[in-house]
Amino acid sequence: MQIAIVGLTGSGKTTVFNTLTRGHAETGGYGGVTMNVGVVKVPDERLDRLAEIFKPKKIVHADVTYVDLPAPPPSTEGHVGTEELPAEHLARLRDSDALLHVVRAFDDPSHPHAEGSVDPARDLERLDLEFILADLSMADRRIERLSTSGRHGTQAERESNEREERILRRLKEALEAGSPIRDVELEPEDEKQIRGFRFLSQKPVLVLLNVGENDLPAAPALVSNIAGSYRHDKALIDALSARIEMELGELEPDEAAVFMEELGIAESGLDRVIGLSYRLLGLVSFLTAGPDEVRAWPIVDGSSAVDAAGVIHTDLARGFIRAETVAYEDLLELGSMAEAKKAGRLRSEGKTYRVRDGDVIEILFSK
Ligand SMILES: Nc1nc2c(ncn2[C@@H]2O[C@H](COP(=O)(O)OP(=O)(O)OP(=O)(O)O)[C@@H](O)[C@H]2O)c(=O)[nH]1
Ligand SMILES: [Mg+2]
Repeated sequence: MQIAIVGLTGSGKTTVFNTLTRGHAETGGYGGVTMNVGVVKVPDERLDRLAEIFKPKKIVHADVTYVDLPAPPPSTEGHVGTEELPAEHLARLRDSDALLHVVRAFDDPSHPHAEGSVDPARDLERLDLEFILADLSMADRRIERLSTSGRHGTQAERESNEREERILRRLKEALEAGSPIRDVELEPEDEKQIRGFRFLSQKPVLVLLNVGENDLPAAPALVSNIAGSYRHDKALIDALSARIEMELGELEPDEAAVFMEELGIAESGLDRVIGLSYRLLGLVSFLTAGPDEVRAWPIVDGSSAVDAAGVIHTDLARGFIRAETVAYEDLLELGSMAEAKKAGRLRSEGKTYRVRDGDVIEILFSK
C-alpha cells in the first residue's frame, strides 16, 4: 500500500513525511525537487497484547509506504504542470493507492506564502485543479485516439473501444465542470475498464491541514469549516501541526507524553493520520499469531477467508480447507487458543466467510 504526499510548494509535505517516517529529509527547500520514500509501520496495540500470549520470535506490523513528492509546476496555457514532473515522480504518483494532501494553514512571517496570504481553501482547490487538468489531458488524448483508430479492429474490439469512449466522455464532462473523478459514480465494470489510467483525481484523498503550533485549539473549527465546502466522495479532512509532530517524534516516549499533556493533545496526530489512511483505503487488519510471529495483515474490508489466505500465500488460497477463527477480544479474554476452543469461541469458517477487523486466523490447507 502506497500513499503519495502531495501539496503546493512549502505546505509542509517533507515535514509531514519526516514525522511519519521518523526521517530526516531536508525541509524548507522552497520548491524542493527531490522525492523521498519511506515505509511506516501501522501502529496496532493488539499485536503487543497477542505477543504477551504467544511469546513470538518477532512482531510484524502492517506497513504503508509514503512518498513525498515535489509540488507540480503550475499549469499554463498549453502546459499541464503535473505532466512535466520527472517521469519517475509521475509514475510514483500514479502508482499510489491514495493521496495525502498537505495544505498550508500555518502563518509564519519568516516564510511568507507565495500568494501573499494563508488561505487553505484556495490552496486545496489549486492543487485539486492541477490534478483535474492532468486527468483531463489524459482523457482527451485517449478519446482522440479512440475516435480515430478505435473505429477499426474486430467487432469485440470496436465494442470495447466504444464503451471506453463512452465512459471517458462522461469523465471528461465531470472534469471540465471542475469535479474530480472520485465524485463520478461508476459501475464496477466501468471502473475496471478505466483502472489502467490511474487517474489522479480518482484516488481517495486525506486532506491534512497543517496548522501553526499556536493554532491547535482552533483546528477542529478549521476542519469543519473546510469540510463544509469540500463535499467530495472518498475524501477525509484532518488537521495537525507538522512542526509539533516533528518535535514530538524526536523525544523519548515518556518525554513526549509530558509534552503532549502540556499541549493538551490526547493522541499523536501521526498515529491518527496513519489510522485514517488505512480507513481511507477501506482496509482492515486480520491477525495471525504463533510461536514464530505475531502479525497484522492489511486486507480490503469485505474480503473473504480465501482472500485472506491468498494475502499470506497463494498456496494457502489454492489448497484452502478452512479458517480457524477467533475474535481478538475473545482470545484476549480467554487467554489462549485452547481456552477459546473450549469456550466454543474458536470458529471453523469456510471460503466465503467475511473476514472482520481483528480476527485472529489460522488457515488450514492441503498442499
Ligand atoms: N511555523 C511552522 N512552520 C512550518 C510548519 N510546517 C512546516 N513549516 C516550515 O515550512 C517550510 C516548508 O516546509 P517543508 O516541509 O519543507 O514543505 P514542503 O511542502 O516539503 O516544501 P517543498 O518540498 O519545497 O515544496 C519549512 O521551513 C518548515 O520548517 C508548521 O507547522 N509551522
Ligand atoms: Mg519538500
